[in-house]
Amino acid sequence: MNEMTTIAAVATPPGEGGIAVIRVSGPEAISVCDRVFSGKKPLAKCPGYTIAFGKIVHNDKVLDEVLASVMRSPHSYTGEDVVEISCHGGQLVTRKVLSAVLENGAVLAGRGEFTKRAFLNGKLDLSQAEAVIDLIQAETDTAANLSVNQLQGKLSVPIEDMRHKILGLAAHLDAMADFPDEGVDEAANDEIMKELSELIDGLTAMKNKAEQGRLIREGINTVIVGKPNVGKSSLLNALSGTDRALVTQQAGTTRDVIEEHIRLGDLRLNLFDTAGIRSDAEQIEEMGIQKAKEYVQKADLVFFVIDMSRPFEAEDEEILSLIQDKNTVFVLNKMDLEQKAELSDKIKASTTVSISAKTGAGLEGLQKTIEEMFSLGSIIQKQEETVINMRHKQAVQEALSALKNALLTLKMGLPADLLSVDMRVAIESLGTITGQTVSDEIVEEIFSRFCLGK
Ligand SMILES: Nc1nc2c(ncn2[C@@H]2O[C@H](COP(=O)(O)OP(=O)(O)OP(=O)(O)O)[C@@H](O)[C@H]2O)c(=O)[nH]1
Ligand SMILES: [Mg+2]
Repeated sequence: MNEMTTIAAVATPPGEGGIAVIRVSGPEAISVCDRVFSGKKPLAKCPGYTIAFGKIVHNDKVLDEVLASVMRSPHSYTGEDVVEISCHGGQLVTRKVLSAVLENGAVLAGRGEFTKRAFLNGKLDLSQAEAVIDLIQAETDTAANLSVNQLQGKLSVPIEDMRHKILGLAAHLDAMADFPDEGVDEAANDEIMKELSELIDGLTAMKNKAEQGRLIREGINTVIVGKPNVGKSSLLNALSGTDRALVTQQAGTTRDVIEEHIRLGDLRLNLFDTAGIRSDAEQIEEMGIQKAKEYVQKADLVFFVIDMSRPFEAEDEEILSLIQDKNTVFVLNKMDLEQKAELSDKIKASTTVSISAKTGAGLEGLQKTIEEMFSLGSIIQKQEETVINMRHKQAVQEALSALKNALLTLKMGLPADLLSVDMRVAIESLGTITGQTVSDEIVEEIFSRFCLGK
């Protein structure tokens, strides 16, 4: 990547709005903008953190009246000179102002390129940059809180702290390896083992929360299954507040999988409504049933819907065998009708929630039940938490195995120089979280998730 280019992009979403912002960043940001900006004085004369009123003039035509905010390096989001032009928020005028800037020396920014520059200029570390995109994409208060915490360094600080501790231990071990003749210093060994154990405990606690972080950020993949006509589609509609899925009295209404993303309090559920599972289905329905079974395999959570107004049947039993080892909520539906289903003791002892998808009664019970099932309550309530993502989890996992190896080696009384590889792996793995030691591919991949103009 050429660091010296000046980049520009529309930072606001496409469409009509009150204003739109064209962001320009790079060593030429101010001079590029001065070529199209006509105000009381040139932007080059404006101090940082000031806003100037003026016109955008291109090819002798006035395109718009705008406000230009000037931020000077290093006191800007990217760390470079930045100008943000706020123009009127029409699609056409925005595009014209951007074109004017591009024709005067800026190049179009790639996805996340502003934030990538912020990272490369040391304004943010990699986990903070990831927090920026997570915050933009957050759909629940909890997801947003987790991202803000991470943006403020609540992950980087402990990770860097641990990395420095391991660096210190590694240096100590290297020194011991350099003087093998001095024999084993038992006290020093004990101290190192103690510190390794503490690091292992800290990283294990972090790793154990990663899964919950995924569920909160990305949503809980939830598959609704049950025999035909029990009210699966009605449940999807009730939870989403839409008529997204067809509901009829006829068994076998749903054929294909219907997906709907919903919020349940502070939870995000990616709901999949499926075809009712039965054995004597015709061909198309059978294909739907196969799909339902595949979705169950990939799900985090299964809503097994049981129609309480009908007897519990062999078909229900068969579905039970499909979902054996899955996190399951038995959704006992049609509580508004006379209850005729006899449930086994096993189901009664499992997680059940009684509802009426028709009236909406009991739906609020689902939220608490799911929070408990995945131990999400404390993360949702505690605003202070930091929860790592799947990329961090892999790094933490690598660091953990290396440290465990190192501890074992020490316990076995083997020479200190055997530990140096493990220590280096641990240091480098943790460094990938903050971006101290990370490959270009990973950096590219992370920023490719960003939107244009960020
Ligand atoms: N009384 C009552 N009727 C319900 C309730 N939930 C669903 N129904 C009715 O049950 C019938 C079947 O509902 P659906 O939501 O289509 O059932 P389904 O499980 O999606 O059925 P398939 O897609 O055919 O497998 C419809 O007539 C619904 O109105 C409920 O809680 N109470
Ligand atoms: Mg249906």
